[in-house]
Amino acid sequence: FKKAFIFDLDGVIVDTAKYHFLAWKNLAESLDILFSEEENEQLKGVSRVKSLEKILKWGNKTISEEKFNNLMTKKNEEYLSYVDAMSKEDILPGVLETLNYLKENDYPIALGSASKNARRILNKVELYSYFEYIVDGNEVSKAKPDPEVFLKGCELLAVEPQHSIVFEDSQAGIQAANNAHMTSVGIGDESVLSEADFNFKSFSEISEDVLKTLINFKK
Ligand code: G16
Ligand code: MG
Repeated sequence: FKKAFIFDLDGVIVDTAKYHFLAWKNLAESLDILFSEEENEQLKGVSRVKSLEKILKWGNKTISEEKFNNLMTKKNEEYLSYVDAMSKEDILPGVLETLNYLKENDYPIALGSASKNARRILNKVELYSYFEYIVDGNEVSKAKPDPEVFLKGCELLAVEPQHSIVFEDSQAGIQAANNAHMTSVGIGDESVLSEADFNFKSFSEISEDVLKTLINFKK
């Protein structure tokens, strides 16, 4: 059998986390709720609905369903205005090299993201065709750390979870991969991602030798 790879999107392939941050910060401030990088960290990998629920909880606010939906729409519009200005220049360093290596060596690749905008972003940065399957926020009902998004990816790729490798930048995502007994690879801040089987600051650290190590790793 061949090992399979599942990539998270935001924070792994592209740095859209900074756009989520800007849009959530503006929204929180409009409600007089304090919002810093620290709060933002806790929204990584978390769905849009769950993110707004968390922000309201931090600010001790309750709002009507109508206001909730309006705020979500507004947040997404602002976020998409940043996304629509993206191009392939926004692919994070080292990502393309890894994707090309995996493609050339026929490793199955899927995307596993909480975002409902995943397809739009992949199109913008011209990476859509690299992924055999895309599992995103439109297809899953249980948020990371529930492994649903990654298990769906495995099912589509017809690979056992134990034989697949997940790249993630969020704590919830690493936990999701671990919960499914997949090999978890943290990309980013090691202090946040310490539960991962492997940690790298960015894909620039992931050489062909590193990929071979990941492929040969048995959990
Ligand atoms: C991403 C981000 C989260 C964001 C979520 C929903 O997940 O990390 O911060 O809240 O998607 O995004 P959207 O509002 O676009 O549906 P991932 O799993 O790609 O890191
Ligand atoms: Mg992410």
